Amino acid sequence: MSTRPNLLMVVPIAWSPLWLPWLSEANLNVFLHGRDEYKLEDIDYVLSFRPPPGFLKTLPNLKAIYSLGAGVDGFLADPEFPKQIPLVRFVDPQLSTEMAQYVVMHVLLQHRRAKAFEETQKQSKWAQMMLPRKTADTRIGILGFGEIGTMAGERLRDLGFPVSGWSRSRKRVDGIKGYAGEDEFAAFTGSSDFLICLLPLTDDTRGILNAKSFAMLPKDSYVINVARGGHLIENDLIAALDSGHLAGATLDVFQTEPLPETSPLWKHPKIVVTPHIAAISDPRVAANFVIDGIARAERGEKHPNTVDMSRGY
Ligand code: NDP
Ligand code: OXD
Repeated sequence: MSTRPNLLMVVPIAWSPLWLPWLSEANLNVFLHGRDEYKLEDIDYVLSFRPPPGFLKTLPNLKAIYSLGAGVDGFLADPEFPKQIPLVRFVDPQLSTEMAQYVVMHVLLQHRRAKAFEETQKQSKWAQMMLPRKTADTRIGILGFGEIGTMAGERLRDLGFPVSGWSRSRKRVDGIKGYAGEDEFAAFTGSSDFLICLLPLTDDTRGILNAKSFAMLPKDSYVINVARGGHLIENDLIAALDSGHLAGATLDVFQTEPLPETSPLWKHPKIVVTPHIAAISDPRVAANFVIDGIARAERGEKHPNTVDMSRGY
């Protein structure tokens, strides 16, 4: 009988070739849900992102669950998720760096009027007077000032933008104004010319990007949602853009993914759509993260990235 821990991957089978080479180097028995045979009671650990609802509770001897992404809403959407089992989320500086790159790129594209200059080039027009707003007058507000929000905020601060972050607990980061809690939400949004959502999706944050919060933003603000589609009321965004209150939006995440071909978001002239690619977990790094996590669990240690079930992130 093997004493190696049994890890079950509950991911689309097409993803497995990216992961298996790295996981199979470890002292683990790795099973792929939907491909391999295994006994439910033999499974010690699970690696997944959006497991089928109701499935995890059928594993009676589970010791920990590892998320291959930073967000864990795909697990907690399962009403039967076994909350007594530690759920560990993926935190990786490289993932945060890539998220920050995405945010900086979309802020700069809008701030430096990239689309407008593309148009003037098409018309062979030397539009030198079409200047951007001053950087020092362009206020960036980051909703969710955690691992990724902080890194994005620091990068934008270093480019000279005034940056604020909104979180549950107040953050003190050099050169960045920290807002905290619902009471300070209106002051925070009221001073955000760019509103960037980097919140986890929880019962408290679902639908936070809505008509009411858009109305609090200064006129001509720009919204970037790079967190989860569930944060945004899509029809409210379209209405705020069509009324001329908001200048535009970049969306990487959607209520329904893949975004249906019939969605009006695809063709809206003020919306940039990308297919949930702001940052993709690197399988090699994430596999090592899981291998290390299992070693910690086997030693009886609590992982520092264990989700707090009472907060939902
Ligand atoms: P963290 O848990 O590190 O940060 C979350 C932040 O949100 C914290 O600052 C937290 O406050 C704040 N927050 C949570 N709930 C509330 C609330 N009710 N009111 C105010 N603030 C709140 O998460 P990460 O930065 O690692 O990731 C953020 C999200 O980014 C993920 O959950 C995921 O959805 C998304 N993501 C998207 C990717 C993509 O490709 N599009 C890739 C990776 C992540 P406090 O600090 O006080 O706890
Ligand atoms: C994540 C994601 O949460 O890729 O890591 O969305």
